[in-house]
Amino acid sequence: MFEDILKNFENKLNNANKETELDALRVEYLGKKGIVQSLMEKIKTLSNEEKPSFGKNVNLLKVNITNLLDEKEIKVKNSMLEKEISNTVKTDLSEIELENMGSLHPVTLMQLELEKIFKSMGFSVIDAQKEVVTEFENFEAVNVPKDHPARDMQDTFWLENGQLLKTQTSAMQNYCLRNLDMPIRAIFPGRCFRNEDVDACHEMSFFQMEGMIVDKNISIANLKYFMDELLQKIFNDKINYRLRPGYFPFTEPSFEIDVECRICKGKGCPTCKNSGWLELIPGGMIHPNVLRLGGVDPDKYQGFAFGLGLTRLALMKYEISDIRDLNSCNLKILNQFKE
Ligand code: FA5
Repeated sequence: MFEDILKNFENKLNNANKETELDALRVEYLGKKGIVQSLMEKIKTLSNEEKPSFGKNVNLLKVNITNLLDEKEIKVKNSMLEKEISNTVKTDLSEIELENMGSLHPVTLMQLELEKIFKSMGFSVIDAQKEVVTEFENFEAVNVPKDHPARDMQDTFWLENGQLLKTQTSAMQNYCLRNLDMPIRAIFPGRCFRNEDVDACHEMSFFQMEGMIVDKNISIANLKYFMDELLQKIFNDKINYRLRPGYFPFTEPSFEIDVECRICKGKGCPTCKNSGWLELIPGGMIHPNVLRLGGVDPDKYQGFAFGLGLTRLALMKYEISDIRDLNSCNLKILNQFKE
C-alpha cells in the first residue's frame, strides 16, 4: 500500500512544473487533512502488533514525500529564475542616450570653476568635506567661546554626542592651520548647515568655500586683490560689487563683499531681500587668537580668510532667482545645466 501511494505521488510530482501545483500536492499529501495525516490517525485503530511497522512505514512515506517535494521546489524555482533572466531585455550600455544621463549640479559646476581660478592663483584645494564637527572646531577654535553672542548668528543641528553639523567652513580653519606647511594658500569647500528660516536666499543646507592665506607680510590689500580677481574672472567684469565693514569674532578687521543682485539688476527683489545687493564673500585678517589656537605664531605670520557663499554665487552666476530650486531636484531647472 505504501509503495502504491509513493508511486502515485511520484507520477503527480513528475507532472507538476509550477509552484502552485507543488503547493497543491503538499496540501494533498502532507496537509492537516492530507493522506499522510489520515494514515497517522489510522495507527491508533491498529493492534499493538501492527502499530510499530505501520508507524515506521508512515514516517518513511512522510520523509520521502517531503524530500521529493523540496527537491522539486528548488528545481522549479531555479528554472523560473533562469527563464526570467533570459527574458530580460539585455541593455547595451553604449546605447543609452547621452541626453538622458544626469549632469553636474550648478553648485558643483560653480565649485569646479572656482577651484580652477584659485589653483591658477597658487591655492591648493584641501579636502575638508566632513560635515559633523566638534563644538571646538566650529566655535572655540575660531575665537567664539561658549556663551559668546556670535553663536546666536549660527544656530545649527546638534547630535546627542555633543557634536554638530558644521555651520561654516571656518570650522576647518584650525585643521588647516595645524596640518598645512607654511606659507598656507588654501581653499576648502564644503557643505554647511544652519537652523534658520528658509527663503529665496537662505537654505538650511548650503555650500561655502573657505579660503586662507597665511604668510609673512600679508595685509588686507592682498585680500582685496584676490577678491577683485576672482569676481572679474567669474563674471567677466560684468558685475558690480562693494566692500563694506563687517563683524566676525575670528577676523579683525572684518569685511563683507556684496554683489549687485543679478536677478533684479540692483532694483530690489526677493532674492536680495529688496536691497539690490547680496552678501557673498565675508572675510578679514585672521584674528591672532585663531592663529595661536592653530599653532601659528601671530608675531611671525599674518593671514586673511574668507568664507565665500558658494550656493549664492551659483544663484548669481546662473541667474537663478530662488535658492530652494537648487535643493529641490527640480529637473526643469537642473536640466538646463547639461553641457
Ligand atoms: C560665515 O559663515 C563666516 N564663517 C565667513 C568668514 C570666513 C568670515 C572667514 C571671515 C573669515 P556668514 O554667516 O556671513 O559668515 O556666511 C558666509 C556666506 O555664506 C554668506 O555671505 C552667504 O553667502 C552664505 N550663507 C550664509 N548663510 C546662508 C544660508 N542660510 N543659505 C545660503 N547661503 C548662506
